[in-house]
Amino acid sequence: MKGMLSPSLMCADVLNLQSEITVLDELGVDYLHLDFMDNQFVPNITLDPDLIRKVKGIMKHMKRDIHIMAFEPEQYFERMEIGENDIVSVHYEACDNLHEVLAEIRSRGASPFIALSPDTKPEVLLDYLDDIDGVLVMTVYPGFAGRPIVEGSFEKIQAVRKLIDNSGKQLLLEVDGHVSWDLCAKMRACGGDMFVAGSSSLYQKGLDIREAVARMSALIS
Ligand code: S6P
Ligand code: MG
Repeated sequence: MKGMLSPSLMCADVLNLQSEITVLDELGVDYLHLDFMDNQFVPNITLDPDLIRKVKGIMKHMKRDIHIMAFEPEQYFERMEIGENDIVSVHYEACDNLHEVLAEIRSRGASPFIALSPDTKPEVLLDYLDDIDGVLVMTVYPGFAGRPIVEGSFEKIQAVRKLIDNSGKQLLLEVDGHVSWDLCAKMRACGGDMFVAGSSSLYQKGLDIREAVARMSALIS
């Protein structure tokens, strides 16, 4: 399978979101990464649930890749209109009832993913392998763009890859955080399938988005 790109909308030009989204859609980008934060699980606020819902209406090909950094994530599903073709990542660390939350995502026709913060061990996934379609490995501490990669992240990607492969399941491994020009190929070699591209790559100032998408797609192919 080729490596897939998921540009992070919180890093795009927020005053021109419609054109920012349309250009990615026309370029054939696979996913659009939509970060939601509740200012409690992480100390920040980003894209709001209504925006995340409305984005659906202007995309022809791209799929939503929704990353919920919030406690009780299920309270936002309705407003986001979570449904078919969506990936929805919820944090292991944020849910007391993770089996139920994943089942609710599945019942809405979406693909449930578990997001792991950097300090969470891959082995926690073992209880949930039947409930998910993928894992989002955070390689920065969640909450902000532009953060440095956490030490041990390559080993973590490799460990999650191994755990998935040993399970015999076809789960996707998404990498989120400091996916830079310099590091993305190594993250791919460690076993990542999907890559969130933000301020360390696609959305660096002055880049032509068409050229940047082509360059990044080649690096993670
Ligand atoms: C961070 C969020 C991420 C960021 C992404 C930004 O909490 O979940 O999806 O948008 O990490 O990319 P970068 O290259 O600035 O780290
Ligand atoms: Mg994210």
